[in-house]
Amino acid sequence: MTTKSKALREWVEEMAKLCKPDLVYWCDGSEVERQTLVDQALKTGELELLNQSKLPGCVYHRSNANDVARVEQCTFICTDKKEDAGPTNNWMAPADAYKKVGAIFDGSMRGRTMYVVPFIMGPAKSPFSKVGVEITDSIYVVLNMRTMTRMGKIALDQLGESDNFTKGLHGKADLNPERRFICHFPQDNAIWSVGSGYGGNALLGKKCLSLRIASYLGRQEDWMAEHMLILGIENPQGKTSYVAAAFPSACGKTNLAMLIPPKELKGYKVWTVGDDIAWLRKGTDGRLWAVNPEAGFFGVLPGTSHKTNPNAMLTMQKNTIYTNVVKTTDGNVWWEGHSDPAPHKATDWLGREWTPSSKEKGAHANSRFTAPASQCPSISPNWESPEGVPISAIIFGGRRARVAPLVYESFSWQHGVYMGATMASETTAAAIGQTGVVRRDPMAMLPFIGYNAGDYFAHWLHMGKITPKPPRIFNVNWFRTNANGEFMWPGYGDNMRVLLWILGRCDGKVEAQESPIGHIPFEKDLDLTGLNLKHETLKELLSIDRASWREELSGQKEFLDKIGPRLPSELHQEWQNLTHRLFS
Ligand code: GTP
Ligand code: SPV
Ligand code: MN
Repeated sequence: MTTKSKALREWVEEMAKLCKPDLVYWCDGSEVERQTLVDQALKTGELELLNQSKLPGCVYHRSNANDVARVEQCTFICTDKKEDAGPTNNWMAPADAYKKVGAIFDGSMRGRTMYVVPFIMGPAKSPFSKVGVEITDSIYVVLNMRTMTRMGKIALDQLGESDNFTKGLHGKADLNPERRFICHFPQDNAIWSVGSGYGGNALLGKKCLSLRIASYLGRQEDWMAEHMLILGIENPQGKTSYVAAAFPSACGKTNLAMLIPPKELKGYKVWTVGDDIAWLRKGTDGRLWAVNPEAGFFGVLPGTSHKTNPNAMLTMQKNTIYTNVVKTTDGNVWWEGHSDPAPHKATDWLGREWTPSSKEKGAHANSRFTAPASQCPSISPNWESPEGVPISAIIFGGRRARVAPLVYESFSWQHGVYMGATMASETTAAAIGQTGVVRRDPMAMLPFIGYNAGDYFAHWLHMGKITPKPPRIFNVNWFRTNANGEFMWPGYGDNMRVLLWILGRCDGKVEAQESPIGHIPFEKDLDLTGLNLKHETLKELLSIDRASWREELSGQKEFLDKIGPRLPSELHQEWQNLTHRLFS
């Protein structure tokens, strides 16, 4: 494989000098290459083959036990000025980061092969797509990138002679958490990630490029990179409307994106465009248009079943990488919440013998599947459309046992930006650290904003101003619990009922009642046909408890104050407006 890009050749040479691999291999993305890499990884135990008659083309991977999720404390934005990374990011000066992390990379690929992985984020030939190149010493990473992006020759063809690509250097080194760094250099369009082989830390096209670097570029180029799913809802008349939804990690994006409507809502169909990332720009029609830059899904497994998400289950029947789940003696896979009964005897994600009576869970809470988006039964016919799909509504959502109602709508774009900026959610296993703790997670982007969060909020306000027909903005919460700690709302497919209310609002067909926090549904306007939901439960799901919202106000204020001088004054104003409404 050769590249016409002199800049790419020189950079790869330079990185090889640093990492000192035995061999440099350029990935072309072919099927022969895939087979060769899988065979090699099977020999070393990096991958295990699954039952090929039940799961054709599927392989199994166990990551290092200390390396199972994103590491926010080891993630850095390296800009010249600390203020440009802002108060929500870890910061290192670029020179210090290159020196410190460079010392770990130095010689780290001795005895290993350095794979050069060219990839495109976004559909090939789309003017909005971005080319990246990831250098890595992990076959697992190469195979994941192959599914998650348009990888190989196709990307070098798109790059041509250009020097315009994101330079991603990734190495496992010794997988020591003390020597683990995920550094972003937005000014150099570069990423250096070392010491982890897992998911968002190591697949540099995903969170590192498509959110952190892309959000930085989007601010300069008048577009947005967001942690959002994209889906289309086709109504019985055949008209499809699209929405984008930002929920924090492991809070339901994949599930909503692949939703199957309850049978009572006849004639509706949901089409999946993307499940994790959206790039949004103003279209020539004045609306906001969204593209999914990815080509695959890296989805959460626990809780995924034929009941909760049949489309995901069907997507991962073939050509799928399973990471950190239970492996059965006949080469099948299982996890907590799977539709099949637990296997009698199996190995857990750590490789230990496991039975249903084992004390610990068999699959890691952040175990995942990697599967091609094209295999999803609900994949939208427009999912690779170069200009994307027009967005009618933006939906924010989080995991809140209390306070946040099932759904409400903002009064305006500016108020919607405030809602997104101050949203909070309980932490999950997708990042290392304590789970179940409520924290502010603005626009579900707290770990992914590649620059100062105050500037990011200003960019949101700016996008609303330059977009003549911006989407309406909503907030949802599927995770309210009752006194027994049980979810009050059935969730999953039944979330369609909330989506229909949202579309009704967008089409101007449904009235709403004004509350201090926004517009909430009249009970009669939620189609609950066939749903066995007690009236008191619905009432509570839609209620706004002033006392808890007044408490919420102080949490929001504390967060806004933390953002500091670059917080747009409009958001202070919105806080005051909300305070006024809650006390009047
Ligand atoms: P990332 O890939 O980490 O960005 O996550 P995601 O937002 O795509 O989350 P995902 O859809 O994979 O859901 C994470 C967990 O939440 C899974 O265990 C789901 O089963 C569960 N979940 C998703 N939707 C619902 C819902 O409507 N109600 C309830 N109770 N749980 C849900
Ligand atoms: C998330 O954590 O939001 C994910 C998984 O989608 S990872 O690729 O690890 O970021
Ligand atoms: Mn995600």
